[in-house]
Amino acid sequence: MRRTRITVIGAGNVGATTAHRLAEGQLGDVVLVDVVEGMPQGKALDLAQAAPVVHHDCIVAGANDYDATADSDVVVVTAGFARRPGMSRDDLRDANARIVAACVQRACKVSRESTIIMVTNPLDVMCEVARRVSGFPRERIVGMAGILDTARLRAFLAREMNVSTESVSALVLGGHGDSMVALPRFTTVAGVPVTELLPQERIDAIVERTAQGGGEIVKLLKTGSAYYAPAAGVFEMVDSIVKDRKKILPCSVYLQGEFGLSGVWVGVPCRLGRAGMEGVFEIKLTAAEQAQLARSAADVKAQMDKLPAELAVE
Ligand code: TXD
Repeated sequence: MRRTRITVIGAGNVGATTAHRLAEGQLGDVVLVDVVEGMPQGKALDLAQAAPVVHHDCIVAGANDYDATADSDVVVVTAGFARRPGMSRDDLRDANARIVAACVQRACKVSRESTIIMVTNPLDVMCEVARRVSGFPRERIVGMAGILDTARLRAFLAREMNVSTESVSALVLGGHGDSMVALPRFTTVAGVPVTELLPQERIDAIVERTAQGGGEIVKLLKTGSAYYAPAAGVFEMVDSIVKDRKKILPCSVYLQGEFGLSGVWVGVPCRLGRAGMEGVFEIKLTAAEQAQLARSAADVKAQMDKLPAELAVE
């Protein structure tokens, strides 16, 4: 039987932490790819040498090209810049679009049946770059952001109510970050909506802090952005895909009519399994929630329309 192979492109903070989690979680052999010579090989060797102590048998390899990634089941894309001082969102979009296009093109050529998990920011727009250059069906491209946004919301609510994070579940839709749409009536503690447990102003404050979650960490770290929680989010997606667990997880998906939206990448609950994004889990929204989601989708669409011309192929 063939072993599962997972490629992680970009061996920086998110990529290396993801590789670490994937190997220790025994999800498959891992190939770390980066443009920096020696760095992915060095990190891979380090991770491989931990195997006897932490008891896994996954093979971890590093590379600067894509030969070793051939026939991957999942390709995780973390390559690119995080926002730096003086860089506008537009600058980041165009710089990362070029990096992501180059990586995805090379990776897809040798792993035609893989599922791509996009992580690079601006997340929803980078999913579109992957769609354009890979030619993959929408089922085999998903973006990781919703798990991170809901995890942040769950962590804050658990602290607020002094309960286990496991007892809190949350639902967040929409674009990643400040345009996310939290749905408090579907956010529950032991099944009870938080709207019945906390005053509205506390919920609003926690939702606002969640939406700014990444920015708060960037300010504290000064040298980069979050990576432990993002890597945990990627792990959960890979786990559901390679083990065909069919978890319902919030991911960026290319909508084709669901939630009344088409031709745009938006965070929605979907089922992840061996075939990738196996279906959108639609829920009935109120008019106000629908309007918020449509606004968030319009923000993403406006960014998609500004992608560099050489990527504007259909
Ligand atoms: O929720 C989410 N989706 C996110 C996204 C959460 C956290 C971070 N998010 C974004 O992921 C962040 O805004 C960045 O766009 C990416 C990667 O963040 P990370 O913190 O890992 O950045 P690093 O540490 O700078 O690592 C990026 C690596 C670095 O080693 C570069 O050498 C490499 O990407 N890189 C490349 N690798 C392969 N091929 C090419 N062309 C390439 N260019 C840069």
